[in-house]
Amino acid sequence: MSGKGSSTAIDGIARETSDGPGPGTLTDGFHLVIDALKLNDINTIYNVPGIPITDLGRYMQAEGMRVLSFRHEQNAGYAAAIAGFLTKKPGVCMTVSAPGFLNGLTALAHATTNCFPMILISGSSEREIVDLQQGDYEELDQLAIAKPLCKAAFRVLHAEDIGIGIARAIRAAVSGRPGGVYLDLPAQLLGQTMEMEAGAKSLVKITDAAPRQLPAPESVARALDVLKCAKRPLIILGKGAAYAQADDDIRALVEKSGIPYLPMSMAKGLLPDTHPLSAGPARSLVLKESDVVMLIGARLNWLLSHGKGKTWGDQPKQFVQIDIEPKEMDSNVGIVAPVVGDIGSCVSALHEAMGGDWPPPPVGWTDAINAKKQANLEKMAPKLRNNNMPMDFHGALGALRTIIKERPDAILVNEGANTLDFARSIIDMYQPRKRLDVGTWGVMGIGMGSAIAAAVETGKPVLAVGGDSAFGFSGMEIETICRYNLPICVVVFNNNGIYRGTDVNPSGGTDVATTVFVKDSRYDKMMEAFGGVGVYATTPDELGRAVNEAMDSGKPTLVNAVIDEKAGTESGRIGNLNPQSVVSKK
Ligand code: ADP
Ligand code: TPW
Ligand code: MG
Repeated sequence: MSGKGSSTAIDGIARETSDGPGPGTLTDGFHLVIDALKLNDINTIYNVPGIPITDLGRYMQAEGMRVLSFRHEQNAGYAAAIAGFLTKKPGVCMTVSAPGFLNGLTALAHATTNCFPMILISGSSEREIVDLQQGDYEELDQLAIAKPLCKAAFRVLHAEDIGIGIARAIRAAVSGRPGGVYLDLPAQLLGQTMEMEAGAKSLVKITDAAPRQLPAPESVARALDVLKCAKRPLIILGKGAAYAQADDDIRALVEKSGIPYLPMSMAKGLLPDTHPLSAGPARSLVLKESDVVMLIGARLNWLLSHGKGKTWGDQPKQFVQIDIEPKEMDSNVGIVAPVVGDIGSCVSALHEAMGGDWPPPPVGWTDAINAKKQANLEKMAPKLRNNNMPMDFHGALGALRTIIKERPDAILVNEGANTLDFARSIIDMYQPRKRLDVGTWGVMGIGMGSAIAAAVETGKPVLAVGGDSAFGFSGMEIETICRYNLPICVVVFNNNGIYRGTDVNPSGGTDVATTVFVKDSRYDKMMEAFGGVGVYATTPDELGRAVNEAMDSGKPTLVNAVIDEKAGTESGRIGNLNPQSVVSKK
């Protein structure tokens, strides 16, 4: 229990005395929730207050927890989701019932989809009324709605079960494949009382919430047999590898094997993008030409073209896959060497079993990759140095690339279409878990929530780079950034719209096209409205100067970067996924 000898001023219920809880001293549901979370080292909550959880937030703050209030639950939820990714502990989002719960639910589903541990705690209305559908205040059967969208969902009805309920929620979120968990706390539970001593005893401090899962030795041997025979091997690192925090082991495995690697978006920086074995700038070549591919914490989903088709070329492929989720194996193509276990254990087992004299891949393969890398980097270099006005994506991102190079411990948050796709390939990352983005679903709106959680959880400076559309999904949270005075520099790539600002209404009517916004909007002035620093930048030099100043000062800043409205392409780099009409012509 926390705060022995202390009492909570705004708490109507008597708490511990300096002699400890005496007989007849009561605690309540509010404080049992708090004590259960704190006992398990959960001290930060991302929330939006209201009935029935306003006092829960107040008591949490009174008991020394950090409670950050957002302007919309979805953003609080995205913050909790990314906090889970960064810390390997469940990020907690707390909401009111029905509408607040539903607003947070998108983020819970996003966390589950991305394998991030998160707990959505929502207050709920009275069961008796909800189940008879008698029209309670914010009536909704939240548990039933949450279930298909998360890894586990629990409801606690009795104060004495709060400890076990929170323990179950934490363990479900972080063990095995991590994911989102819903915890339903009816209003009347929070007010229930019980003897302090019995309450303390009912709490559960979790032992080993995410136990190591060792791979079967024969699966390790099989994987090495496959890798050893490869002529053109490739390693793909996914965000599961970044999540695992097995950075040294992964680096040791890659370097000992000498196998070129490709980082997925949020695995960039696990090894520096400038590492000699990085095949990032030769992505198309390595996917097409490789003969053996080892996936480490990356799924063969749409982001890897399901492991087949023209992205992967005609060469027959064999896949080795390391993942904690056995069901992931053979999801899209047959996996010849599945290695099931936690990444740290699997990677170190492989490393150990490789022995002292592992043969490097054929030089023909590594030479071909290096030649392609060199050619692509040389082609890109002059584009990144342009100082055009208005800026194009390359010029603007060239400036930001230098900033991350000089400040490798800063966290980059990135969303948008063109703004995302160009930044992902242009901005090199140097350290693990420094690039946070739209994840598996490509969600617009993760920006401000992710930036806030990144600043809060790591204490590092944050650079949040988003398209003007993407920014709009969570833009109001710049007030939250200013309120907590967080070291976040937001850069809005303002090209007057979604993908481009040049589309016209095909009917010639008075409404503008569906993808365009008010021209030359001044997002920088929004930041000024809340007391932050707003900057209007029209050239890469101006942009670089403004961002450097923001990163030095740590002051909440928003730079409105004016991007040529003609520069982008439809859907960034995934325009091929748009269905085509056979009837209407653009
Ligand atoms: P990316 O989008 O970067 O390709 P994905 O989200 O598709 O990555 O894949 C991440 C994978 O990592 C998931 O299949 C998940 O089960 C797995 N994973 C997450 N954490 C661990 C871990 N600690 N050990 C092993 N596998 C993990
Ligand atoms: C929750 C669909 C994908 S990308 C995008 C939208 C609306 C915005 C692109 O414009 P932006 O970037 O941000 O200005 P840029 O640089 O190309 O101009 N709703 C959700 N998620 C997604 N992915 C969409 C809609 C979408
Ligand atoms: Mg845009």
